[in-house]
Amino acid sequence: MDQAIVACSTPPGRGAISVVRISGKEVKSIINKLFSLEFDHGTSKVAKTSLSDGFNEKCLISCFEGPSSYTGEDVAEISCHGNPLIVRALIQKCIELGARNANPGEFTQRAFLNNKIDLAQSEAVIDLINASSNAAMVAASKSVSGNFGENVDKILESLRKIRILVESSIDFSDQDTNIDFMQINDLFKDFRRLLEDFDERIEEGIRIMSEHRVVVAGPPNVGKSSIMNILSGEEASIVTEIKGTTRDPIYKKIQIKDLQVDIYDTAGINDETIDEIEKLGIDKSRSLIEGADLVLEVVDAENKDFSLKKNENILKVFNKSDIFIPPKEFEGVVISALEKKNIGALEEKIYELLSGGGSDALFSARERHRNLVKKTFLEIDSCPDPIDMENVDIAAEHLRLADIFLGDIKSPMSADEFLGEIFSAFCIGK
Ligand SMILES: Nc1nc2c(ncn2[C@@H]2O[C@H](COP(=O)(O)OP(=O)(O)O)[C@@H](O)[C@H]2O)c(=O)[nH]1
Ligand SMILES: [Mg+2]
Repeated sequence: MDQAIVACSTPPGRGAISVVRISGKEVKSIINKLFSLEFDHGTSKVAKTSLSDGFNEKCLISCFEGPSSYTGEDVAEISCHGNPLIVRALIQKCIELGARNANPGEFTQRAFLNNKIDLAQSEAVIDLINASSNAAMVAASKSVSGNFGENVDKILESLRKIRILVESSIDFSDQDTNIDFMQINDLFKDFRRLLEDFDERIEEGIRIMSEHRVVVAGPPNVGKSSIMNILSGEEASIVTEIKGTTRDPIYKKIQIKDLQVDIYDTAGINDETIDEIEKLGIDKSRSLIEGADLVLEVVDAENKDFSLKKNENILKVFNKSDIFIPPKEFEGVVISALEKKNIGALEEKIYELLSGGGSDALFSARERHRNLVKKTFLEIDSCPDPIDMENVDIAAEHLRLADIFLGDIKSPMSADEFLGEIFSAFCIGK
């Protein structure tokens, strides 16, 4: 693990600056040879290095001596001009001086292996990078600072209290000790309640981190593509008066307040079409509608009775209000894409429906955590109820397994392969 690793930690491409990061045993000597500079913890220094014939690059070098660094090893962050050629040359120099290319997530993996952070915190680092709303950033940063782990500890502590009593009742069963099974069963109920509460929190932690997919759907020619273009602020989709213009779904990332939204324009639903290509487009529309977090069901006066027959995650939009009046009973947002009328209200409603009116997430979470909690539930639900002298050894075994599953959330006992899988979801340089 000691060999230094190197990678560019900023996104690829050109920009004002890029940051190359190195971590490991050879960092001090690499910095020394590259910049004729003493590696000095907690300092940032400007120095030049020769990257190619006649080309000297001026860099800012920040030094963090292990264990007081992100990875727990010696780390240097070298800021250079944001040109991929400079970045490549700098990385090449580091490799010549003893480093190797870092794998995705390897800096964070080293932080984990050096006990700087637990596994749940490592996962939260990815969550923080990927967060697509303010609430998600808040939740992920709480997890990075250990809120999630503290919750796991609290539950584990409660489980271990029961385990100590249960195990000692087995060890001392032949002696005349007073085992209070009433206390064990009460503690067991408290533990279950804690776990239920944690499970709900995990659910919210997963929900807050999920991406938001909005699909614009409805019959042909009602103005779906026009709405897509207004919401994305670009001419993303072709708009014509010809039915069946949009075939393949068009996708854009848009920002509504603090929320990042993936929006899809789709082919109009037209069950009467005999055009084979249009039919394929409609199939794609239907599957996107299925997987959407929110569907904008767009209609106009000529299609006012159209319905996708979907009850959940639907926002009805009546378009072309510049030339038509919506039916009295219409429940939804009334807009005119052509005249850009009421678009603010449409965005407001999309935001409200997607953000669910805010979040009280205590931390960010993911499926891996939910699955481990599920397995824990299976064990504790297999425990005899109530636990007594006759069945206490069966209870002990289930509680032992529950302990393993819960413990796996923060520090899995399993193999490198599994860790590799988790860290490979990172970007290179993190
Ligand atoms: N009057 C009026 N026409 C519109 C409005 N929105 C779209 N259109 C027109 O309706 C036609 C179909 O629009 P388009 O966005 O391609 O609809 P799509 O087939 O549902 O994607 C085009 O001629 C648009 O100019 C609107 O708000 N008012
Ligand atoms: Mg269209």
